Amino acid sequence: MNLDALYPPIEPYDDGVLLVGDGHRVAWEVSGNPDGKPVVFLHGGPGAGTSEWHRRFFDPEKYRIVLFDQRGCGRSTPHASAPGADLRFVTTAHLIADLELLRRNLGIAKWQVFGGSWGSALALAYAQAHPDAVTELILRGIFTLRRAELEWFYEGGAAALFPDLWEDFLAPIPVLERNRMLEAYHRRLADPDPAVHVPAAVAWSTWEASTITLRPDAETIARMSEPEAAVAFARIENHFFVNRGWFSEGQLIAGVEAIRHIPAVIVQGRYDACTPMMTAWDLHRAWPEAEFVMVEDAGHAASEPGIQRALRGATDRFADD
Ligand code: STX
Repeated sequence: MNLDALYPPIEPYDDGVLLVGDGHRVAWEVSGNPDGKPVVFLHGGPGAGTSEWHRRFFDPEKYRIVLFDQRGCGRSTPHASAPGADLRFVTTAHLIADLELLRRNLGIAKWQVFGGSWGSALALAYAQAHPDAVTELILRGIFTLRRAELEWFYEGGAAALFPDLWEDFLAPIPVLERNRMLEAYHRRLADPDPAVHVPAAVAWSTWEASTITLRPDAETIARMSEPEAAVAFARIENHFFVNRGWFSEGQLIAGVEAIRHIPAVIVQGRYDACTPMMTAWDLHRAWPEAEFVMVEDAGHAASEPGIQRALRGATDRFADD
């Protein structure tokens, strides 16, 4: 991964674990300027966790940069890869409540919310629930969990672009169950036997890892197919998607009415095969006041060079507001 368009690597000046209830502990960290403009980074998946390089989208002289791992993944516990993982208390509503608890515990009145992919869905849901807590929104690779979006990526749409990789995604699922892949994977990912859930999780995560960059990226594929990370990622994603994020169809785009006064930037890669541009376009049409930045030579991932530049441009423009 070439991250040259971003700020240099930095270390956190503070970190901790927030007891959010239901036995869950959410790992958080803060880097940059302690007196700077607060921003919270919402990672993707859901279930992908944060990485050190996610700090680098923000000018460390100007921003107080908050990263956290959403329930069940990254350094948060209990980890969704654990044998008896219980995801009953891992829902969109819980993640929104965790954001509010974290914000108040850090003594932050309002913060910028920066999220890509699932992070864009969570950012929209959070802002629509708590518009007064949000100074700006920076959204990338727009994903709103509508039926057509989930069917595109998990029920055969994107197979038109990647018929070779799609065969590997189908492989763990018997032919008779392939008409409902989300449900078929759900059963296997919940199976307590690692001989069942690990290969399913690796196939699930490899499908996504292989299709999110414009060209295949060996580092992304290796990181996401590592078994422990893959099991947490696949279980959490699949759990959210069989439940459609607990959103009604079109909820996040209709909900723009509640947030259209908030300054926002929408960044979208033209060749995003995971969350295709139709959703970003629908959001742009519903929210013309938000700046729309389409990157002509990029896929889905935040690490794509054109996406890095567009996102850094957006955080730089808001840094002094
Ligand atoms: N998942 C979309 C999403 O949020 C369907 C996502 N896709 N890839 C990622 O997140 C990572 C690059 C963060 C793994």
